[in-house]
Amino acid sequence: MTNDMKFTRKIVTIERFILEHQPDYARGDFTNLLYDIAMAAKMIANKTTRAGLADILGSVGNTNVQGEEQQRLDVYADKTIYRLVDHTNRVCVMASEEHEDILEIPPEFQKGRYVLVYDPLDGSSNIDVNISIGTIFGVFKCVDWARRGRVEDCLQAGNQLLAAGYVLYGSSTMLVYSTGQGVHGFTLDPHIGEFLLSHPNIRFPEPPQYYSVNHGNFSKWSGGTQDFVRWLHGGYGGDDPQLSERYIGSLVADFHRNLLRGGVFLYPGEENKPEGKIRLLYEAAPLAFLAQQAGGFASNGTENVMDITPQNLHQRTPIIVGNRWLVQKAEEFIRQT
Ligand code: P6P
Repeated sequence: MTNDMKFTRKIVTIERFILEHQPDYARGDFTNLLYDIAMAAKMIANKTTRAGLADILGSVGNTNVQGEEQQRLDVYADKTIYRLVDHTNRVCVMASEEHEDILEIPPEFQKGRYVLVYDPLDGSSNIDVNISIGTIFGVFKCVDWARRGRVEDCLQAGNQLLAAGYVLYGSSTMLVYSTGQGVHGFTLDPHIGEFLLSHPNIRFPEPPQYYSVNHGNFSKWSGGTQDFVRWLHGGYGGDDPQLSERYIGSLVADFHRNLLRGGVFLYPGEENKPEGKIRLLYEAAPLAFLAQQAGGFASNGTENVMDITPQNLHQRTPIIVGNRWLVQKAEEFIRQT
């Protein structure tokens, strides 16, 4: 980029972008809810960059609903998002990976029209080894606004999402979101505390470069999944896509790299865990929404992740997500067996 180009590129803050691109139906509430999420991201980012110093490493000694040891940063991220949103009259109910049940809006506050579901800090087992981690979120409309928020307001399929996104706390902090008008990425300038538009209209590029899967589970997968991964390795007749493997073990980081460089992430079901590991409501569905908006696709192996209605808040699902033709190739192998 030549010098003068650098100075001609527009400077667009996320606040201005959200305002200028808010969907027709959105009024202040929807736009302000997205602001709140951006604010939470800044506060969590501030903590993650100092995690090693601020004595918030290590666990708080209790476990969350997933039976995973809660890291201090997990708890901080969860509380930050809840406390930024609960009193704003924008949501009727929330659901978080860190809580067994729905997060009701305190009775002293008015309920809002939207539902916020989120994984406050996915990949938290990577915090102590300084690997990128992420927040994932989805926004629905309340199903029955006449009543106080209920679990039914949360148990909606991804095809009902109004917005979804993630924050990646990596070498820089990025917020990537969509309200159904394409996928847009913003990078945090920590000196001014602003998310600035850095990746407008993100699309899965062709040809793809990477595939991401935990090969340690190979023997537990179905034959179809094994055949797909063998194809990825170039094991069948030479029409394989020549991808390199990259697997960080942090969903947001793996998804983000594949979104920018093209590729496929899969966390398949296993013999004793047919539902896989990734959570449907606040991990798979929001990422499937983004993938679809970026020209990609997400499947559980046989159907579009966006079409699966969760039966409970923490339901898991197998997921294959990335460039559409790669995901459809996986479905082909899985259908054959
Ligand atoms: P495995 C992190 O715990 C996580 O939920 C995702 O971020 C990540 O993609 C996956 O689990 C990694 O799981 O079994 O490969 O370590």
